[in-house]
Amino acid sequence: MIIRSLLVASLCLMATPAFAHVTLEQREAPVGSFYKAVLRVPHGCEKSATVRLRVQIPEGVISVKPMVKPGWTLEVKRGAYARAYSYLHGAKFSEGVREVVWSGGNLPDAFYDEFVISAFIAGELTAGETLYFPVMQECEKGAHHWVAVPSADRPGEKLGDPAPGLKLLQKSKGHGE
Ligand SMILES: [Cu+2]
Repeated sequence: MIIRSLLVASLCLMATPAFAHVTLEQREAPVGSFYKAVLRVPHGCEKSATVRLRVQIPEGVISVKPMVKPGWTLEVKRGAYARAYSYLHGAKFSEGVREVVWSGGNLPDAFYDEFVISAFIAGELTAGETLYFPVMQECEKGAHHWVAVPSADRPGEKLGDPAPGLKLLQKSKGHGE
């Protein structure tokens, strides 16, 4: 089992690394701005088709609206935030969508698809930090949990199933205003 998953991981790495796992199309965004998270799903689980995708929304990503996808059921789970975040026109959000689930569809391993979430990156977040969107990819057989996050003391370490990451940039004039 371990040898087989190592083999799969190395095959993924030999393919176009930037495209091998579940990743975000745009990997940088300014704080205090709108952000369209395009999650790219380039393969299933050891050739098995993807039938469910569960995405956890990091703290500080607010006003979350996932894109509907024909043939898939879309659900959101709401929850409290650790603090209140500023939105447009003086609005403050202290709770919102914390998880998005697409299910009931079928994405064969041979095909590619994207799962999209529209959101706002709160201005209270810190530029330079990286946010992670843990993704649980469930297949007809098996699953991939893209949840691994590099530890603070080994930021560049190679991870088996890395969580899609978004680097936060300085707020730029005109964004989200
Ligand atoms: Cu992969």
